[in-house]
Amino acid sequence: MSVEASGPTRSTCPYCGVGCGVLATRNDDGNVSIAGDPDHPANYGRLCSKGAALGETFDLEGRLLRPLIDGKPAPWDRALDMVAERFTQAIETHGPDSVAFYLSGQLLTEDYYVANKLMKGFVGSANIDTNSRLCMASSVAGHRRAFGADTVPGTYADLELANLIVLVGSNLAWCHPVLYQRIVAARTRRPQMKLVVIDPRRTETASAADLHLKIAPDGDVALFLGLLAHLGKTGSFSDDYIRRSVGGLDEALASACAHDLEDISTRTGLSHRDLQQFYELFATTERVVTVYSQGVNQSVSGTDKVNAIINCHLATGRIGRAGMGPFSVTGQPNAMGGREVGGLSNMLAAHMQIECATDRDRVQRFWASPTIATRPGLKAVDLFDAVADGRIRALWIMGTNPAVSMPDADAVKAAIANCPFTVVSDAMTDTDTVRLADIRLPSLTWGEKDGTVTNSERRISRQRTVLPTPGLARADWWQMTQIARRMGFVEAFDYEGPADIFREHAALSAFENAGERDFDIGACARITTSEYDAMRPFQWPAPDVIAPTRQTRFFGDGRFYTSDGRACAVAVTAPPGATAPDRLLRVNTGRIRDQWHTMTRTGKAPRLNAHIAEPFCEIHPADAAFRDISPAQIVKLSNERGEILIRALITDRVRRGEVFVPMHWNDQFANRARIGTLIEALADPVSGQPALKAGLATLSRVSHKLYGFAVSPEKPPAGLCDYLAMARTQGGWRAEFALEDVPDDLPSFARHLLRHGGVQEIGYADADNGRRRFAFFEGERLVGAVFLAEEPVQLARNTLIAALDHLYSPTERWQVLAGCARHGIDTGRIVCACESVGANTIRNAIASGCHNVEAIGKATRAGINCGSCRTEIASLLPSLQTATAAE
Ligand SMILES: Nc1nc2c(c(=O)[nH]1)N[C@H]1C(S)=C(S)[C@@H](COP(=O)(O)OP(=O)(O)OC[C@H]3O[C@@H](n4cnc5c(=O)[nH]c(N)nc54)[C@H](O)[C@@H]3O)O[C@H]1N2
Ligand SMILES: Nc1nc2c(c(=O)[nH]1)N[C@H]1C(S)=C(S)[C@@H](COP(=O)(O)OP(=O)(O)OC[C@H]3O[C@@H](n4cnc5c(=O)[nH]c(N)nc54)[C@H](O)[C@@H]3O)O[C@H]1N2
Ligand code: SF4
Ligand SMILES: [Mo]
Repeated sequence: MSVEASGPTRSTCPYCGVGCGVLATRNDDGNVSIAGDPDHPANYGRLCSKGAALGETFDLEGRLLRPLIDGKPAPWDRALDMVAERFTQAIETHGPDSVAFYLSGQLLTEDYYVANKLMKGFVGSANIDTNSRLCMASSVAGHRRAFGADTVPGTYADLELANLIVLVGSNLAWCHPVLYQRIVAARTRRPQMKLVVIDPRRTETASAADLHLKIAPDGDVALFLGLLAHLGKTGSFSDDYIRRSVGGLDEALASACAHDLEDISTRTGLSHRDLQQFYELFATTERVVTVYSQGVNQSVSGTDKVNAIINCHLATGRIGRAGMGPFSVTGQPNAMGGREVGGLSNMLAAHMQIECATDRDRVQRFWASPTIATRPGLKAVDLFDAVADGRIRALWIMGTNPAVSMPDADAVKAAIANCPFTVVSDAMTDTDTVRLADIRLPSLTWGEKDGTVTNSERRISRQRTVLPTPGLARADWWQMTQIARRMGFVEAFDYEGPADIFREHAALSAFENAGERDFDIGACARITTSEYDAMRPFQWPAPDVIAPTRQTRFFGDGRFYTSDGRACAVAVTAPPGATAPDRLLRVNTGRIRDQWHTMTRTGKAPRLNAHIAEPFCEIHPADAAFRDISPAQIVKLSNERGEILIRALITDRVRRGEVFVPMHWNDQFANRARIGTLIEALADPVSGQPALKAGLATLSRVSHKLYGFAVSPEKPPAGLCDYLAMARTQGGWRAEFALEDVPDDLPSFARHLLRHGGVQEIGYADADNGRRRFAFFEGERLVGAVFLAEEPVQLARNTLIAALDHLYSPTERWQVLAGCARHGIDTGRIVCACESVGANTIRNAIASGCHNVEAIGKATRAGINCGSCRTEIASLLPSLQTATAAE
C-alpha cells in the first residue's frame, strides 16, 4: 500500500457502487468544493451529475443533531443506556432471536463489521439483515452456487477491453454513469466494440445500444437458456476449460435444450431475428462481458437469472480473463464491504459460511466470543414479518429507510410502528422510517464520517472526514460499540477508532486462510493508524504475502472455491411467462438519473431536482388511450395494498401492459407516491430478494378539477391538495399539485399553500378557460406565485423558479403573471444538471446548425462536464435516434 501526499482531502463518493474518488477542498468561507480524483482508478477524475453536485448537499437543514427519546431531546448516555437495557431485556426474556438489526450497504465497512460481530458472536443470533437483501442478494446466491464463494471475477478494465458488452436489467447510463462513460470512451476508441442492452424499457442506456432487446419481464432465464443451447450447437463451448473446471454442464445444457427457438421467442417476447442476432454476436465474440443489475436480481427468478448468465460464461471459458466475464455491478457505495464482513443474515464474517461448523468455530475462536449464531437468521421480508407478528421485540434500523424501500411498504411501516422497541440511527430528523422510532440516534454522514468502502470491482477506498462534526451526531461504529459495551462486552468492543476495527477485519480475513477463501486482505492486518489514514485505493485479494503472480481477476486459472475446485453450471428452468391478469398492469420500478433512493441527500440539491421534479408513471400510448388518459394528467395506480398518485408520462419506451414508476418519491416530497406500498412481498426462493420490479396494479385516470404549479420560499403543507409533489429550488421550493374539488376561495387557498399571511397579492383570472394566477410580493420582492388551470398547467417552470426573490416594480409585475418574468429565461426542462442547460436551449442549438453532441456541447456547454446527459442530448437529435428491436 502506498502512502499519499497531502493536499485536498481524498474521499469516495457516497452514492453508487462505481466508487469514484473525489477531491474535497474546504474553502475559506466554510464551503466545500468537490472535484473528481484524477488518480482514483475507478473514475480517473470523472464524476457524474450526483457526485458533482455533492457540494449542494451539506447544509444541516433537517439533520438529526441530538438523540431523541419519544421525540424529545435526551443526552447520549440516557439514550444508549435505554437501548442496551431494552435489547438485553428482550434477549433475557425471549431469547436472542427476539432482537434484530436492519442495516445498510451505505454503512462503512467498520460500522458493518462491529454490528455483525455483536449480533452473530455476542447476542448469538443471525437476525441481522440489510437493504442489500433488496439489492444484490440474488447475485450473492448465484455466485455461491456457481463459484462456491461470493466472488466478483472481473474488473472495470474488462469493460474497456471487451468487444461485446451485454447489459442485462441495468440502466448503466443513469445508475453507474461513470462506468458507463468509460464504456462510451472505449467505444469511441474502438468502434468495433458492440453494446447490447436487455431491458423491457427503452432506457437512456438502451437508446445508445447497437441492439436493444425489449424483453418481456422475467424472460431473462429463457433468453440465456436459449443462448447456452445455441453456444452448444455452434461448437462455441471451451471443451478444455469445461473438462478441467466446470461441473454440471450436461444437466444445464439438457435443461436449455428443452426449449426451441419458438418457445424462447414466446417467453421473451423477442423475434427470432433478434434472438439470432444476439446469439450469433455472443457466440462469435470471445471478449464478452455480461453486466447485470436489478432487472436480474430483483425477481422471483433472480438467482436463476444470475446462474443462467454465468453458465454461458463458464461453458465458453470466458471468465477471469481480460475483457471477459459475468459482472454483477453493485448499487450502493459499500454493498461489497457489507458482503466482506458477512453482514447478511445467511453469511458469516470474511466470506465464511454460517452453515459450516468449521467456519463458525474459526470465527468464534478469532472473536473469543461467548457464542456464535448457529443458523441463518431472518431475511428482510421475513424479518419484517417477524416484527409484525411480535416475534421481534427490539429492532435497530441503521442507514436505511425501509418504510419506503421495502415491498409492501405500508405493512412494513405498520410493523415498525407497532414493534415494542425501535431504534433508528439516521442522519435526518424526519424520514418515513425515522418518524416511527422510539429512539432516534443522530449519525454522522458523508463528509463527516471516516472509514472504508469497497466498490463493484473489489477496490477498497477510504471515505474521509472533510466537515466538522455537527451537533451531537456520532459515527455508527461508535454507537454500536457503546451498546455492545453496555451489554457487557467491554473488551471485545474496545475500539478507539475505525483503524482498530479495520485491522481486526483484515486479520480475520487472513486467519487460517491459506488460499481457501477468496476474501483475504491480510496485507492490512498490521498497518499503523497513519498508514490507514493515508491508504490509497487497492483491490483485493491482498494477502499478507503477495505472490509474484498476483492476479486482480479470479477464475482465469480454472480454480474455484467449491469442494472439488470446479465451478458448477446450475441447471435452471425457465419460469412461466409473466402475464398480468386481466386489466392489471405490471409495475416495473427503478431509478432516475439525478435522485438517490429516498432522496434524503439528493433532494437537497436544486440542480438535481431540475432534471425530473416529480413522481411519474411511464405508460404505453395504447394503455393510456384505453383508459382515456392524456399526457401530464395525474393518474392513480392502485391494488389491494393501497394507491398512489403520479404524473402520466405517455411513451412507447415501455411495453404495452407495463408501466414504470421511480422508486424515489416518499412522504417527505409527495403526498402519496411511495410505490413500495403497491408491491407484493414476493421473494426469490433461493436468495430471499424481493421482486421489486414486478408489481401488479390497476391504472386509472382521476378527474382532478384543478391543476396547479407554485413557487414558494417555504415547503408547502402536505394536507391541502390531493396530489402534491415538492422539490427544492435555488431560492425555495417548487410544487406541482392537483385537486379533485375546486376550493371556494382560491386566493385564500393560494396563501395557505405558500404559508403567506400579510403579503401583497396580485391576481389574474381568465373566465373562458378557468385559469387563475396569483403572485405575492413583499415590497418589490416576489415571494411566491401560484398558477391554476382546469388542465395540467402549461408553463415554462424555470422562468418562474428563477424569478422568485427578485424585485419587480409595480409596472413590471404583470410579467410574473404572464409567466415571462424578465429574470428567468425559458430554458425548458433541465437536461444537463452540471451546467444547468435546458431542453429548449439544446433544441435552439440544433435548429441553428449543431448536428452532433459535441457541437451542441460547444455551443451550449451541455454535456461537457460529467457526460451523464449526453445520451439524452443525443435523443433530441432526430438523426441519432436508434431503432429498437421487437415492440
Ligand atoms: N441515479 C441513481 N443511481 C443509482 C441509484 C439511485 O438511487 N439513483 N441507486 C444505486 C443502487 S443501490 C442500485 S442497486 C443500482 C441499480 O441500478 P440498475 O439496476 O441499473 O437500476 P434500476 O433502475 O433499478 O433497474 C434497471 C433496469 O431493470 C429493468 N428491468 C425490470 N425488469 C426487468 C426484467 O425482468 N429483465 C430485465 N432484463 N430488465 C428488467 C428496468 O426496466 C430498469 O431499466 O443503482 C445505483 N445507482
Ligand atoms: N420499488 C423499489 N424499491 C426498491 C428498489 C427498487 O428498485 N424498486 N431498490 C432497492 C434497493 S436496490 C436499495 S439499495 C434500497 C435503497 O433504499 P434505502 O436504503 O431505504 O434508501 P436510502 O434513501 O438510501 O436510505 C438511507 C438512509 O440512511 C440515512 N443516512 C445517510 N447517511 C447515513 C449514515 O452515515 N449513517 C446512518 N445511520 N444513516 C445515514 C439517510 O438519511 C436515509 O434515511 O431500495 C430498495 N427498494
Ligand atoms: S458514478 Fe456518480 S454516483 Fe457513482 S460513484 Fe461515481 S460520481 Fe458517485
Ligand atoms: Mo441497491
